Amino acid sequence: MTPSSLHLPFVIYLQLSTNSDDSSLQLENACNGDSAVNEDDNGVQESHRGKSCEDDDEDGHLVDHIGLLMKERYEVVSILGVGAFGKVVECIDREKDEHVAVKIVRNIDCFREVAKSEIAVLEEINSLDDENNFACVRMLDWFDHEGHICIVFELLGLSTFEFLQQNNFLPFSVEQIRHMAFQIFRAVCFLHRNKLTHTDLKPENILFVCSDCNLEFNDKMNCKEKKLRSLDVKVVDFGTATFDHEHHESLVSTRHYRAPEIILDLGWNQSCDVWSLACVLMEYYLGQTLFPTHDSKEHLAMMEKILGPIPPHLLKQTRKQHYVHNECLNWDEQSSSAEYIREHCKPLKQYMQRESEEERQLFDLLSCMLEYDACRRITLEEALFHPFFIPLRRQNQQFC
Ligand code: KHC
Repeated sequence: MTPSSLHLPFVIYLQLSTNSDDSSLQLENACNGDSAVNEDDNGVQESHRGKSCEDDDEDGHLVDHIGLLMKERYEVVSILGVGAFGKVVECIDREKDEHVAVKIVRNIDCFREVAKSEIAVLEEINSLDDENNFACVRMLDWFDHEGHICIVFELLGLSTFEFLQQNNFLPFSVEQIRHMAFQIFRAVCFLHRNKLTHTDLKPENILFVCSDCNLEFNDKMNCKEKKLRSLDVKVVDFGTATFDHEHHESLVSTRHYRAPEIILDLGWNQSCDVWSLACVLMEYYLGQTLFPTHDSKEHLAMMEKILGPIPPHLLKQTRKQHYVHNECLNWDEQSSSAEYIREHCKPLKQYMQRESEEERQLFDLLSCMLEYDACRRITLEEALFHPFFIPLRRQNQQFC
């Protein structure tokens, strides 16, 4: 990833380059009870720290213990991922003699609350999809280990972000995108039908079921390319998934995948997931993010460059009137940021690399998903019937 522009503070560039998990800042804000305030402050609040125990380091993380046995059953064998939430480790389930993934949540009140909410959502998903037809990760168990909530999952492979990263950000092919998108759309459509919104869909939260690869030489790029043996994926991280009847935090989603109605504070529903998924598919297609920015106004200006002007009725309704001037985006065409956007963004269709029918269909679908007005945006139920998916619908008729 590259810094969005030269005027970005150095600290933010560092966060970008390590691909820090931005969504954690909403979790922190949620704990502060002030979700829209100070959105770039990613610091942990001391006051939210739970009682520290001997095996914790200062930030409430469980110190690594390869060989540690939890619940007299799960033995830690390796670390799979670390984030603001805590860590995910691979364990051997001594009872079933199976490998599993265990999310060990930080021993801090606010992260414990998020974990409890995730368990409630996962329990609902497990019971609604008892035949495991939809590609949402399965929770196998959960327990408390010395104040850390631990969630046991079926073991999955690399995230689609890690895969891109390990594959020199070589984009996925349209055929690969079709397969992955179909499974992701079916899974998220299942959530939507059941009155849930995921709110944090991004390549980091889409995991390959198995990321075993063959190495092949890519003649065009003159480099080795990892070829996945299976494109099966699952959606993870339900910590900020929200039921229709629950309080909707005003600031949700990780920056690059955040829908315009969230930035403009107009209220949101399931359709914000549709926007995020369009950004995810574009990232698969390009190998890099569609909206390389960490600033809300710059983000809106990028949307205008790629998708045309934001409809005036949305700008009229927004509470964020500092983004608006004369019913238009309050934007200085002479600024360094404007120049950066001219260099890095272009109208959507110009991102098409080929003029094939399948590519035209993909971009037609993407333009329906990137509709500014959430009420007019395509739903996933409709998207699954878009011509882009015709080759797959024949094989999967029994599930539609
Ligand atoms: Cl392997 C694995 C599973 Cl099976 C389920 C969730 C996970 N990993 C390696 C997993 C998660 C990770 C996490 C969740 N939920 C996130 N981080 C992981 O490293 C949490 C932060 N967003 C990315 C997924």
